[in-house]
Amino acid sequence: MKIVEYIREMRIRGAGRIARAAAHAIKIAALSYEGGDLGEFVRYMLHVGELLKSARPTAVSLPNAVNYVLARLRGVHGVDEARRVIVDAANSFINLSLRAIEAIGRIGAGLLEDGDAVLTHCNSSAALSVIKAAWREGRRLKVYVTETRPRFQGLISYIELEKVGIPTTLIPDSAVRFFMKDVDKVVVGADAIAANGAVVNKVGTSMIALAAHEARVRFYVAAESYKFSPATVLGELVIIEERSPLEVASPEVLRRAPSLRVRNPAFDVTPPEYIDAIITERGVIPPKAAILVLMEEYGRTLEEELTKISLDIEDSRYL
Ligand code: RUB
Repeated sequence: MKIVEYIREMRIRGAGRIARAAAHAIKIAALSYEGGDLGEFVRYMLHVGELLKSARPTAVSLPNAVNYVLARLRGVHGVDEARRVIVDAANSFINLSLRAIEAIGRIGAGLLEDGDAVLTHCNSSAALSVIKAAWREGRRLKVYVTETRPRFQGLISYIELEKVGIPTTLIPDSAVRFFMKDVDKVVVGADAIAANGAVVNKVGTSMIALAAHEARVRFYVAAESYKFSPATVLGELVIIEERSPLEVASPEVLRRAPSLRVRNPAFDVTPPEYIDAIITERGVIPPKAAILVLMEEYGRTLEEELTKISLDIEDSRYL
């Protein structure tokens, strides 16, 4: 499956784009299935879903998108119906994702004021939607984008901002604290948000949050509600992807220094204490309200899980 490779190699990247690409991939798989056996079709769809989920481990938008689409297979009666519900669900996920990013822009724009200097990290559609919406509303902003080593996604942000005419300065990641005195607000995206309000985003985000906290600069996270992680309600940790050492050191360097160890985590965790607010398509919430978004989004499923656990605990008393 080409899309799985594209996600793994980061030709398709960013949590929202990955999620939409996964929904699209399931749709293509459903449309190209030629057999007539419902059981086989369902097994094939689940297999495609697992492949997609394994492409990158951190962005929870990926399993959330896959589950959103595949959950519609419950109670279908034949391959034709199954194919139709998959296609409809994939289209509806893609639409709701694009609409959410637009709504986040509209809602978040209200947090930026005329003359603000805004710092953003990496390349987040949701964060840029906020900045671009405020600019369209007539606020004169200037933006600092970090390089975002080792993959330099800051350049993608620069190109997007430059297209709409927003004055943008590219800075090394290590210069964030140096420039923080000139920054009014930080806006970043998210790959996953835990039930306690901790935000997982591109590595370096937590250091930016620390520097913002020290300088009393507001720190906002822009994220669609499918970036909230249901598994974290039950205490599961978000897996932090570690990528190849070759993104950090060239083959030449690695050959010449065979004892050199290289670590390359792609994401880090920013605790809720360093986040002023999370901008979602449903409104601006304090990070501690993440659990409410999760209950609203996955309420019934979560309740089922929690009941199962409490039953297990009760049962174990009689063992
Ligand atoms: C991208 C990244 C982005 C989030 C949010 O990391 O950390 O900030 O995914 O992006 P990578 P969006 O480049 O490794 O995928 O708001 O576009 O979903």
